[in-house]
Amino acid sequence: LLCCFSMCLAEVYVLDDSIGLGRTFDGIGGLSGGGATSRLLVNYQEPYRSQILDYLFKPNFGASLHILKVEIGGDAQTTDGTEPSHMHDENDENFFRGYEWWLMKEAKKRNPNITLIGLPWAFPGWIGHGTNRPYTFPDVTAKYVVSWVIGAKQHHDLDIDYIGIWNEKQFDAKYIKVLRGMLDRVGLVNVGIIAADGNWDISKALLLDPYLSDAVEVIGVHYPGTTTVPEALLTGKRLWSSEDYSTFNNDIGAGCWARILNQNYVSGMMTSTISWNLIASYYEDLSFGRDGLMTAEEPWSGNYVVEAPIWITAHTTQFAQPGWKYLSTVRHLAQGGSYVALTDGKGNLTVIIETMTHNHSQCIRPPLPPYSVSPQTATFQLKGSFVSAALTELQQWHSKFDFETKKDVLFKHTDPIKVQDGYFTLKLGVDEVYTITTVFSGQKGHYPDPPISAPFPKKYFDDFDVRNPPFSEAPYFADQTGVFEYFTNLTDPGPHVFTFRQVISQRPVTWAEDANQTVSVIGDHSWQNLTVACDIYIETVNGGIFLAVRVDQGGESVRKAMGVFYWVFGNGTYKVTNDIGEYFLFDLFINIPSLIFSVFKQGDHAFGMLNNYPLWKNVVVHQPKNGWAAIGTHSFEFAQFDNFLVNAD
Ligand code: 147
Repeated sequence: LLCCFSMCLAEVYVLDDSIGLGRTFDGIGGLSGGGATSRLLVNYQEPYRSQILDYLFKPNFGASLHILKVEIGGDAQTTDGTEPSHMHDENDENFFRGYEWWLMKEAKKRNPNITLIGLPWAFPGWIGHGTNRPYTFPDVTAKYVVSWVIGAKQHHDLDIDYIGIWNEKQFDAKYIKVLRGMLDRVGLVNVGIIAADGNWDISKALLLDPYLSDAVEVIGVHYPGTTTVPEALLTGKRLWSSEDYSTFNNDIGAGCWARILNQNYVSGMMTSTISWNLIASYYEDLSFGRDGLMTAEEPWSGNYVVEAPIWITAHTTQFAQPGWKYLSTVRHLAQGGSYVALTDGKGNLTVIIETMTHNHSQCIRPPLPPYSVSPQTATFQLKGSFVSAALTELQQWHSKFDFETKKDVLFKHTDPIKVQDGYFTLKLGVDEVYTITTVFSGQKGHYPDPPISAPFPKKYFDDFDVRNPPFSEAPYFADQTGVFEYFTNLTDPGPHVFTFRQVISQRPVTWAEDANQTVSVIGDHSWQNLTVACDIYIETVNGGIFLAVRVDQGGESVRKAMGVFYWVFGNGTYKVTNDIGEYFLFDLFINIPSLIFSVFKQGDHAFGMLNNYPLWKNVVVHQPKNGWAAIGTHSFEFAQFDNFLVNAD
């Protein structure tokens, strides 16, 4: 910065491709899962569902993502619910459960070049062989993961590009090598291994063990705070922020996202950043509500919100593609903020500038050290091939978060910027993003406004009578422990051929703290007074099921869920508890006839019926004051539900 007589000339930033380029850009992505974060998306009616998918994946339209990373379901709770495994049991294989297959196909339809990644959080119980770890028999676990990759191809024609180890848990060097070996043996040599989706520790292991290093293609780290460590750089591996963001998707969240998209490379040499999560499509009262690039949490109304992070993503994704290279001349700006510049090596140049202030760009983690940003003038000088190209103007896209007026500019195509004698100059404010580019194909995609927001319907009924369900889940049920699937009960003579069944019979290798009971929640968390009715079928002699109301929590705190839980057991007893854990008893009754049907109703007083017979009443409920409706079982056991009915006041 050149200053004379208290006047400062603008800092000059060089854009030069003749002095050696930086690393190869691997793309910007979104993460579906870890867990159940796209649960409600699948239940949107058309055309809204396709519109949402376009905002996420369609090139030159919205976020235009380069990468889709999904959870490999493990039947266990992984933040906002459980996702089903393709192998509930050792002899089971089914590649039509859940919604991740569907999501990957929808993403591929829009962008055939999208990179696909699979990562397990949890594993079905049999993988643990009596432990809560997947490493007891590395070859069994490797076979399980490889079968997911093969199934993706066989049943959905999806080519998986990368596979991970065990999300944010310990990695195991032996297992990583076994996994690599098995992938190679079945011909999946092009499937890369990302390790280890946690902290940077894997770097040291790679430096010490050349065989391990050979097995790993990418170091994936979570929430790196935009910095790296010397060991990681020493490995020579590609470095990715394979999970990041996880911030409420308002303007500050968008600021976080803008800052890390640039600075993960500028400060940390990371060539990919993946957002947890892709889309906030889970009940907002579960863990980390609305920590997605956009919000689609109301399939019953059709309402969705294209949040600011979508347009921040577009600033990069629409103007630089995987395979492009960063220039080596990227850096922080003199008065705060940063810029990156990328080229396709064929004459295209894209510069992305962000000036996010500290308090308007804090992410959920890690803590952000203080720094300051002030308005500044930045002059960029083109060198190398960009000079000989004799560019006269560049396309300009602009976003600005104005926290005073609340009037944001989001991804606006403004007048092209003039290049004079190889220089262009920008007056940068604070909390802004600019894309300056030779690329013309950028577009701010738009659909008519979706329907207005509306609460979950107060009256809701499902008889589960679906012959060929497109998804294994019934609409709006959000499993928090265990897995509930549509079921065809061929032995039933009468009205219960099509039911909804809990199918996990063994505690999984968990990632979070699943309850000892299984539970699926549905409805509106603000519900207070309601009736829930359901036909039930207890399949095991010592089993039991519950219906519940005012269930106050799920996600990672599902074990602590309170509510009013009405239990009936195969041995002919029933009880009413204030919690899912069955510690806080309202009342216990014994010796009732075996059961088919139960009704449940409560104000501040709750009562329960069985087969139209009033079984218990006048249970005084002090807390919780509100919550979801729920169904579930006493343990990991098979059980069926039918004709589920809610009637809320
Ligand atoms: C991550 C998980 O991988 C995601 O599934 C989701 O739960 C996300 C929510 O923010 O968090 O797990 C983390 C858990 C703890 C830390 C970082 C990530 N941590 O303490 O730094």
